[in-house]
Amino acid sequence: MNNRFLHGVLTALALMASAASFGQSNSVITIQPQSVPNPENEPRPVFPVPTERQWKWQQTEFYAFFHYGMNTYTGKEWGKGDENVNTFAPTGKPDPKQWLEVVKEAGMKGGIAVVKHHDGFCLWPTETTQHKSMNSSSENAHVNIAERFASAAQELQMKYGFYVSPWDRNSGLYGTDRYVKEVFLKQCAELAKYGSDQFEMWFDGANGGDGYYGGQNKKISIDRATYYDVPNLRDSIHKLSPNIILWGVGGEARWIGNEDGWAGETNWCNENRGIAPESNGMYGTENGWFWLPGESDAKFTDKGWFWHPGCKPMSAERTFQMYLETVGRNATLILNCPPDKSGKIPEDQAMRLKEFGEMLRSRFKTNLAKTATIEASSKRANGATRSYETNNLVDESADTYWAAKDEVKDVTLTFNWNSPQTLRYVTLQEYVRLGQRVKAFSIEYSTDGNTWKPLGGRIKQTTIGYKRIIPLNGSTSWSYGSGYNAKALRIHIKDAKACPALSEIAIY
Ligand code: FUL
Ligand code: CA
Repeated sequence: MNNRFLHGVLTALALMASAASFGQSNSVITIQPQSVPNPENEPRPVFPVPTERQWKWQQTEFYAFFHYGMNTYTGKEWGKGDENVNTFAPTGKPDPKQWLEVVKEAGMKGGIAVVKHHDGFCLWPTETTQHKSMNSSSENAHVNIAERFASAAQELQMKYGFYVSPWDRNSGLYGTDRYVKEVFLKQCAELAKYGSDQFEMWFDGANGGDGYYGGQNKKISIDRATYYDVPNLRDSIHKLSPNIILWGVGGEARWIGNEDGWAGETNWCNENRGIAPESNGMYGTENGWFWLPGESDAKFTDKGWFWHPGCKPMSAERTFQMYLETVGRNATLILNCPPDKSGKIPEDQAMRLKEFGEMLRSRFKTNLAKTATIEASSKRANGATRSYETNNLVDESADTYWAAKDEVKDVTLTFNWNSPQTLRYVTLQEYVRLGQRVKAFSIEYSTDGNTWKPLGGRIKQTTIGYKRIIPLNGSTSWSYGSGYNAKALRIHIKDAKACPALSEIAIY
């Protein structure tokens, strides 16, 4: 697909190289436009573009975090690493399959299980440490959580991965090279072996500080940019599990910059990796050179990441708002649903997740874009096997797309119905494999097909990216109003880095 561009780049590099070999030249080099065959008439990509694994990862959209471990039994959020292993004593058999079933009801496509937090306590059989569930005297503790979690996800056809804390407050080797080689990297490799189809591995940013450290009880600081040998780790993990996105430092997806479940309305997947990626977490960087999409990590319960007595889940309406402000703003949402002391997700969370799932399905039930006739103000000629017609916008395939002609950056898409429809939400998706392109758009509706009024209130209609959801009443917190009665809806893309390419549009 990108051959044409690649060829251009190579030609330009060759020209630069030959210019350089002429030494200090005042000579002007003219680069001739290349006419490379493009039988599919595909639009030229706007770089950067996602890697194959980033592209798959973005499609996961909404998934769970499961914080469970020693802290569930001590009531702490950050265990020091000096806990007695017998304190980990589940009151029932931990059941990762139940965790996943419960979040599936909420519309989540997968989950990440915390199998080692900062206390270093591991929930799978490993020889890298003695601080592990298998050493607890409780019989219920002897469940291989990593293995059960992976096999349950495969059975339920959900995506899965693990959170393994690089910071280890138990290990006497922490801070040395031996810790990285003999403990941390080994643990990652062990976990990668629980399935070559994992989608993400999570390394959090909290690193170094005081801890037990094998009885040393001191403070150890490391340089988190270099200590864990991330580039090497990344390459080795990809050999075992090619679709794993490494999260965090040196990774392939970025922290959204807050733990409150929101992304910027303007949100680019582009970033300048290497220069503190998190600093621009919420918004990305319009002309950043690296594809680094945002992930928003947030809590479903109100007392921390782990389960604590008396903790309560958020309301379905608040969860919906969070969904609109993350998934609906070009970020993924990883929502933490903590299992309790029995090793299962408690009933109150399970019921609320079900309620939310029903809300999501009913609000996004009938895609009215499918019954509209769609008119585009720019028609791109079809390629040998690819078409760029508007029906690609409603075929539920992420691989087909509508695109305007080259150089057209101001374009409208009008949806007309035979009879008036009630509209509340519009979902837009760019075909981001060609890069994130759109910079400004607006949405308008018409009751008669002649006069147009704006929709979306004060919501910034700037970037789209992988997915954007606009509540038409302009409110993310009270988005389900009485709706707008319309005979037509118009999406006006006003500015883009290059001709827009959209894979899907839905109207509810
Ligand atoms: C943070 C950790 O310190 C928290 O305990 C939690 O795991 C969160 C998701 O990441 O960096
Ligand atoms: Ca499509």
